[in-house]
Amino acid sequence: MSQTVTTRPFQDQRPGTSGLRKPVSVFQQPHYLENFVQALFDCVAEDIVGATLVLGGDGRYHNREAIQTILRIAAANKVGHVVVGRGGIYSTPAVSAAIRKRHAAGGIILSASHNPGGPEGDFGIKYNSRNGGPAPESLTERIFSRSKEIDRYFIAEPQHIDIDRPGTYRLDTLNVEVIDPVEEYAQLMQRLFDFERIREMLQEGLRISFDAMHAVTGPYAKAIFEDLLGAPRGSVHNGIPLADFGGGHPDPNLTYAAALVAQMQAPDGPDFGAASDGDGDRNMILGKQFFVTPSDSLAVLAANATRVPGYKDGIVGVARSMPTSRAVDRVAAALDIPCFETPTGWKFFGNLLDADRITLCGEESFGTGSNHVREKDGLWAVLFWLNLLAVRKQSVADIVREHWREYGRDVYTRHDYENIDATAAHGLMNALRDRLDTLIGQVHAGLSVTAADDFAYDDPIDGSRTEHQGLRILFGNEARIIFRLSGTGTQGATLRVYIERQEIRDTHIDADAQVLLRSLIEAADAIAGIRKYTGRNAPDVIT
Ligand code: VG1
Ligand code: CO
Repeated sequence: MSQTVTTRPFQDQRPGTSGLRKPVSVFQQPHYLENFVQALFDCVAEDIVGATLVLGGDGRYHNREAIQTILRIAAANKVGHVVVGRGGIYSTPAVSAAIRKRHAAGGIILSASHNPGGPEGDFGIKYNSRNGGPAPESLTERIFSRSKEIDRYFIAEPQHIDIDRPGTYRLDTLNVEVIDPVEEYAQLMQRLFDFERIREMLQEGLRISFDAMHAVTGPYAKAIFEDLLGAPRGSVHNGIPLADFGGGHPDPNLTYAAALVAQMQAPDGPDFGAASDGDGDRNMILGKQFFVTPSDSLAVLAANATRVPGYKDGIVGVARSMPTSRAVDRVAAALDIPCFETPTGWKFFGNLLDADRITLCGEESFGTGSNHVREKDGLWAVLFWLNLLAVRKQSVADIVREHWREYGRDVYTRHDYENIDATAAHGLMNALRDRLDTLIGQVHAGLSVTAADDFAYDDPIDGSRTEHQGLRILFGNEARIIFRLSGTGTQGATLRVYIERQEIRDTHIDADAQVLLRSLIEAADAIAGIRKYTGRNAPDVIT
């Protein structure tokens, strides 16, 4: 039995870079989650009646309650079948894989990814379409419009489904199938990578350390690295998903994964280190006393793709988000394949992947992936690197340095100013946007500005146009400074400043990025007035 509940719309349910993210307390308001899910179902009604959906989340606080609610709304909206990850735990890439494998109509992912969790933290919800990828902007905008006028939702009577026990359940006419999602995902990975060879390398003594940050990848990482590949027990750290991520910030970068970074810095530390984020789509790759910039990681994987089984026949093209460094562009040029530049957010890669124009893609924000799913995939990137180490029998640092010598190095850094005043942040961006034309010809850090624009993207597949995706200051092919406001934060605004410069001098190729980029970092402040607008003297996070 289901009922129709009268409701009043909320005006703030616009999805950002990756789904709707709000503090838990906002999601706990009566009708808030229900309204959004009904708005979504209203927009995709034709697809979902009688069809299959995949449902799960990163295990953060409110995940379990939200799953029970969504199951009841799905039943009342006549969804046929919902596949739920055991305990409500389902990594973002595993959901993407499951949608594709089962030819499901779509999936709902409950995650605020790298944002902190717990009662005081954030919650999030995101819809993925039939191709397994994040809903395109055309759909998220329709959901937003619908959410602003919604006046009712449909929901089945309260019934508790035991999501901790794999099996099949019935909720009115809805079939609920609770599965262990790890096995299916591990099988996909074994089709792409040479597990035998990685296992041998680990047996020969290569030491790895993986930090799951008490987020979703723990069970996957233990199954893959410890059980299947034979890494010693304890190679996976913080492997139990917790509702508050153990109080940490599940963001795999040099600041928030400090314990892993310290372990890798030690002279007797492991040979290879990696971490992933709340929902398992990000990755950070470390060698012994060496950090691989995500932009470089993408370029290295592209240059070495034919060395791993899943890509042995070559790659057809690559794509990177606009603020990602141009390292991969050079690899694409050498391979004579196209390289696309898209706005920030994985949803922009979907069309290119579906149309088979690209095989690999990535973002500077610790995201790398391929056409095996339609999301970025943290463990996939880690396995790709392990496969490379096993084939090349070199250290992480040597592989990257050799890459730099061959292609040149794109020295790169991103400075984040978190939770700054929203008015000040928009003030900075608006003032800079207005002055873009006047910057051309100016000299900063010894380089002259050759172009300055507000990045817009014309999707080559569906012709859609997306504007205002970041302010770019270009210094020929030599350097870039980019300013962008985050679309995933939930408090104030976050300003991201992306700075890169090509370095071809052999003598400098190994030097620290912050040192090599010092004059451009100062130029960024001179151009945009970061200190003046934000009142901050230094960024909160440097990667
Ligand atoms: C950030 C990153 C972006 C990424 C997005 C979602 O967005 O910059 O590259 O796609 O997070 O990642 P923003 O708008 O805050 O810069 V995740 O791991 O949330 O799924
Ligand atoms: Co994520």
